[in-house]
Amino acid sequence: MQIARTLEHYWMPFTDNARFKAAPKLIMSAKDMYYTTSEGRQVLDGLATLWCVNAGHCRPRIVEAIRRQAGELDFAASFSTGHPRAFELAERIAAIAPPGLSQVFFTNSGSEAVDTVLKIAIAYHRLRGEGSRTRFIGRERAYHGVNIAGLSVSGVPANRKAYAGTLLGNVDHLRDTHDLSRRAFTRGCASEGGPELADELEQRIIPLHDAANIAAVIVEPVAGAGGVLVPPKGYLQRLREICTRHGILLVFDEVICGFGRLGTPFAAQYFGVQPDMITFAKGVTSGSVPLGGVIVRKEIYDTFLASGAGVQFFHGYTYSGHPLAMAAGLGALDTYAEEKLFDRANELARAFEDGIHSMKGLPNVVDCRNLQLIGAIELAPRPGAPGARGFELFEKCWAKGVFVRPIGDVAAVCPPLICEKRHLDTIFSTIADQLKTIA
Ligand code: PXG
Ligand code: PLP
Repeated sequence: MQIARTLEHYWMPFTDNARFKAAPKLIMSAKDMYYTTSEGRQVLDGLATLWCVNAGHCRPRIVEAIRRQAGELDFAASFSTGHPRAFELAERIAAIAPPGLSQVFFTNSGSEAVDTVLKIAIAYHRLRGEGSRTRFIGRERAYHGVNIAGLSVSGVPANRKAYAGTLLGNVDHLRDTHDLSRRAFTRGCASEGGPELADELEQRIIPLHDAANIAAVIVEPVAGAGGVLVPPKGYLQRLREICTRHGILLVFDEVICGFGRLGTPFAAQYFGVQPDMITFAKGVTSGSVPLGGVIVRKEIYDTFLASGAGVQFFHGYTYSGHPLAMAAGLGALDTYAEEKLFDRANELARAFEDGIHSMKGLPNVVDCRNLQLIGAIELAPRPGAPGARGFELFEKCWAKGVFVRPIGDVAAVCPPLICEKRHLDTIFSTIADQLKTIA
């Protein structure tokens, strides 16, 4: 395969472009757990690429579904026309969603899903005569995509700082769920402090703004791109109770947690907590075609429908329900079901946890954390150069044939669900060896 003639013109997202172009890491093909690079090296994918490829790379069911669809119906829109695959995929997603969450709105990405869910929340309250409910509550260290509304409820300072004057004003943030000083090296969910942490919503945020002005609370059940933050036991349950008590919608952003990462279709089922809406993306097509969406409680959809004849929700993307994405989603769900891949996170949880926590005691490691098949190793920042150690670990592991993602000085691990114990062993032994080389 020919390598690009010049790297000059592509403005790469979330990337130090100059650094990449001076020493490119180019991926030419991928199969199952591995990339093949432009040097012909195999690199083990320890992050399901970007927390997406839950079924592994280039899986036959998915590839074939996309291929067939491309030759049969390239594009039909969903604005007052339709095509069967979109209805079929919506039905299949509703079938694995928590009970009552039955209506599916499609977008092309997680960022669009988040902006969509926030708009649904506002419009829903307005239709019910509670138009004062316009405020959103996000959380520190949250990642909810990069569009202006999603960024407004996010809590990653680097992503926000250039836009401080542009972000939505009607937003407040809960504290994040991580406490490095008290909870470093916790296995799974911490057993204490969860409900008390959630009580901040009722004790500080609601009194400040008044519940009648709050539309929705949005949280990632396990925060991903903010550094893999696992909530303490009882935290999400308590958030649910408080939201219910005050008529506030609870949104779970499951762009990373959804589609088997925690051993259940959605994190809502793993935690046994019922949100009002779920955003999803990434794993829905196992990363093969861009797709995102929102799953909504039936009663919310019914409220829109009851508003009368004519368009009930003035919102949608040209490519909402795109046939290739629908076909890819169906192929992914078939693969997950046939290979029972959602069970893999349960089966591998113990080995994964042991692997993550085997990093304790290695140079600079200040925390190891995990839940099911998502985890992270946090390094102390090098004085005056935050993020440098994390990036060095990423580059050294890449050179040794393992891909893990640096989030500042946190190394995230989130392998495809098809991974086996031997892949975990390679990932963790490579990380351990490289940690020993980093000053
Ligand atoms: N919500 C959550 C919880 C996400 O993890 C999005 C929304 C946005 O999805 P799109 O498809 O618009 O990217 C995400 C995406 C990282 C990283 O730094 C994580 C994501 C995206 C890009 C980088 O690890 N998560
Ligand atoms: N900009 C212009 C000029 C458009 O016509 C459209 C869609 O018709 C958009 C932006 C939005 O594009 P999309 O629907 O793909 O999000």
